[in-house]
Amino acid sequence: MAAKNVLRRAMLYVPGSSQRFIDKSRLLSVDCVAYDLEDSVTPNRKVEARALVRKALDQEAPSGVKERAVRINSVSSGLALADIEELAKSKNLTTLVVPKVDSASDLTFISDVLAHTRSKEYSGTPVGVIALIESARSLSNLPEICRAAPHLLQGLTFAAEDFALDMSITRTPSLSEFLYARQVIATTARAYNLPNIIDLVTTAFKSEADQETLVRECEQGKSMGYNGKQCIHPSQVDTVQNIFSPSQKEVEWAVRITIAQKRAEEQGKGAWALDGKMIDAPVEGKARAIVAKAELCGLDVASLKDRY
Ligand code: 1VU
Repeated sequence: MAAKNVLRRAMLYVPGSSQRFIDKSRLLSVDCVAYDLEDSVTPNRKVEARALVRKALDQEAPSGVKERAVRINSVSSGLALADIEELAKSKNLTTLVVPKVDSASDLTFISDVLAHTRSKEYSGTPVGVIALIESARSLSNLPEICRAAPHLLQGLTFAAEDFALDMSITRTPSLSEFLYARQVIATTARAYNLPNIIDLVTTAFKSEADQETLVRECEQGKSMGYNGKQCIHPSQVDTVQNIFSPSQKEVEWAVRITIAQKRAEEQGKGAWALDGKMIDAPVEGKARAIVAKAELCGLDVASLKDRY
């Protein structure tokens, strides 16, 4: 498995045909920018966008951006081959976001093209793939998709707008029409041990009410097992990254559990109590996962460990 533990709480799309947006993205503090060659780029600017994105990748990494991924065009568009041929020349290509992955063959195609185009001198730098799940067909083929290229696949992403189009349904504020799709994607990604499960875009971004919607949708996605979210505007990034990090309260609870658990184990207790609640193996496991995630997010866990 390619399953690297990469933090992708916010994945910000940056239209690849806009030098202004690319320049702006270099000033941001964000886990992942995804330079977009797909929907935000009109057909007559695809070639230009490919060149701009290649140039952006070749530049020195900006200090606040942890990862620069590229969303290529879908395999069915006929443009993916040319996209990868150009991008594979860059030593800094690490991650492809592949849209409209409908079946296993989409990922075997990407795998074959990478194998043939990636320069030998860069073959030590493996390229990871995040697959966008956007259609009914894609949902029904999820296990095969997850098994198709385990050496590449690092995550699944739910694309609500295309899914709504495919299903002939309309997005509503409750998002209840996406419940099944979101749950199946999160569950299947966990079943195949994929580290990144990235939720739908909140399309409104300007007003205070839009920020409230963003918070609500982040919390809903997190409660379903998602650990990241697609963003379309810089104003969404901090909120998304905060919500997809463990809160101070969660980290304190988790640190207390991991410390108390050691004492309980010494006393031969598999089940014990803290603050009037039973703690046993799954709760301890959850606490350890929160501590590991907090450390990955760069939160100060060490001083809490000293305190307890
Ligand atoms: O004032 P400055 O120029 O310094 O900065 C502006 C603007 O350039 C910048 N900005 C961005 N920078 C990088 N990446 C972005 N995505 C981005 N969006 C904005 O932020 C400053 C404020 O911008 P603004 O509020 O004036 O916003 P605009 O009207 O300029 O742009 C709004 C849109 C929605 C057009 C823009 O944010 C955008 O293009 N977002 C990405 C769209 C996209 O990639 N769509 C496809 C992926 S989403 C999908 O497929 C599922 C629905």
